[in-house]
Amino acid sequence: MGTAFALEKEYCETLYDAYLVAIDTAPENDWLVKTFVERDIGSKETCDSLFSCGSLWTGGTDQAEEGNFIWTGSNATVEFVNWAPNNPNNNRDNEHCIRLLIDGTWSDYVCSDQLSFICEKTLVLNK
Ligand SMILES: [Ca+2]
Ligand SMILES: [Ca+2]
Repeated sequence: MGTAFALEKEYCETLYDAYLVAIDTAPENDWLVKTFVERDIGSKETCDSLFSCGSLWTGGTDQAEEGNFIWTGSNATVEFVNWAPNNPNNNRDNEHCIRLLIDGTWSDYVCSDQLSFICEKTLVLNK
């Protein structure tokens, strides 16, 4: 689709045999914030405006059907959510990808925006 979200999705898939992260639980969300957001983007103490500070792409999107968010890695419906105030708002009818904000909340956002992103890989242990 030529969007940054789509390119980054492909990057996870082709380089790492992985997918853009799916966030399934509050502890996972917290872990991602501590592990990636605080390290790579900064902390909320250094940021005055939540929506204009750094953020990271997750694999969540409602590009296929407005308002119906799925995780692209699995096509599973997004069940656990941690939306920021007034989100998702599908601003200008053009926000279809979920980004993780600096405080750990989520916002739907313009998919063509270039953000850092998190690839996730399912580990299969052979017994
Ligand atoms: Ca949308
Ligand atoms: Ca939004």
